[in-house]
Amino acid sequence: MFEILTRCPETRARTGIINTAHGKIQTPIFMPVGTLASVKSVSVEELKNCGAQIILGNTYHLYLRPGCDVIDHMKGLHHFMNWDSPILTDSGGFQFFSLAKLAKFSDEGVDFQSHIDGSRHIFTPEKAVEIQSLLGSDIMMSLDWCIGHPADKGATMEALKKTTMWAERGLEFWRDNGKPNALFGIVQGGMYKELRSLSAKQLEDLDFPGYAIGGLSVGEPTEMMYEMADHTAPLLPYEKPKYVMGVGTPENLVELVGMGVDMFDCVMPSRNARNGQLFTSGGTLNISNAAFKMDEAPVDESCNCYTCRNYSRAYLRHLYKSRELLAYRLNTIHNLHYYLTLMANIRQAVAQGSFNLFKKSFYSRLECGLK
Ligand code: PRF
Ligand code: ZN
Repeated sequence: MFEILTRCPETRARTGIINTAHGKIQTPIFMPVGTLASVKSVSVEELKNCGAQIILGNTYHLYLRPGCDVIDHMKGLHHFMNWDSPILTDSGGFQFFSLAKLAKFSDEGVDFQSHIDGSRHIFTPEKAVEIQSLLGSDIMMSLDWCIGHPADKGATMEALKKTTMWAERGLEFWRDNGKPNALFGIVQGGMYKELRSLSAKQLEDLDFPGYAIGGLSVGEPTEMMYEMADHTAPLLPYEKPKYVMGVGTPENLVELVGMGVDMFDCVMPSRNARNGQLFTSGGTLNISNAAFKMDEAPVDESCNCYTCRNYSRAYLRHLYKSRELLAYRLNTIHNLHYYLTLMANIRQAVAQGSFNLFKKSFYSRLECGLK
C-alpha cells in the first residue's frame, strides 16, 4: 500500500504515496482531526481547498454518538459526512486515557464509562476493528494502551504487553474479515528506550501494513519526545508507513519528518484557531491582541488561504473579540492551510534533495518573527 518515491540524502526524511480504497495520499502528510465526523467549523469543500487529502475520525466518539447503527444506516462515515477522500480512524486507545471515566484495562479489553452519559461499554481489540470496518475507515488503528508521563517501568511494561496482545488479536480479526482497508499497529513503551525497542520488535513480527508511534506528547519535555521518536522510528520496517500520533507544533513536524516519520495528526491547528492563536511563517500570533486593532494586513503576507486573500487582521480580531461564529471558520481555514502547505513544502524539499536547506529557512523565518 506504500510506495517510497524519494529519500533525503542527509536525513531519514522520505516522500511517498499511500494507496487506499478512497485514493492516494502523498507523504509526509498532516491529517486534520475530525473527531465527530466534522473538522470543527469547516465544510468538506473548505477542507479540500486548504489542501486536506485525508482526515482523522475517532472510533470512541462516533461509537458513542451518533452510534454505529446510524453510521451503518447512512452507508458509512464517508457518505455520512460527504467526504470522499481517505479517512484514518483512531481506535479509542487514547480516549480511554484522556476522556473516559473509570476505564478498566484487562486482558480482554477496556471497560469504560461514557464521558457523555456515564453508560458502561466494553471495547475489545476485535470490536475496535469491527467498528472501524463498519465506519468504512481506510486506515484503522489497533486498540492500544497509551500511558501518561511520568509512569514507572512496571506500569509501562503492563500497558505495552496488553498493546501487543491486543494488536495480535485485532490483526487476526482483520485478516479473517479481509476488508479493503489497512490496519496499523501502535508502538508504546513510554519513555523507556528498551521498552520502545521491545514493542517495535513485537509489532514488526506481526507484519502490519503500517506502524504508529503512540504514547508521545503525553506530558514529557519536547527533547524527550524527540529522543523517543528518534530511537523508535528506525527500528520499524523501513518500507512501511510510520505515523506519530497526536503531534504536534510546526517545528515538531519538521523535526520528526527528518527522523523518517510519514504521517501526523493533531488538534493543534484547528483547536488553537478557535482560541485565537494563528500560525504564520514568522511564528504564532494571538488575534485578540490590541496591536491588531487597526491592522490592515492579512494574518500572513505569504499565505494564500481564503482568509488571508480576503480579510485583515483588524477584521479577524473584531470577529474573535465579538465571538462571531465566522471567526472560528476563518481562523481554522488559515491554520489548516498553514499546516497543509508546510507539509507540501516539506514534500517538495525532500523530493528536490533540499530538506536541510528548507529546515534552515523555516527556522530563520521563525526567528525573524512577525511582520
Ligand atoms: N494511541 C492512540 N491514539 C493516540 C495516541 C496513542 O498513543 C496519542 C499519543 N500522543 C494520540 N492519539 N490510539
Ligand atoms: Zn492564511
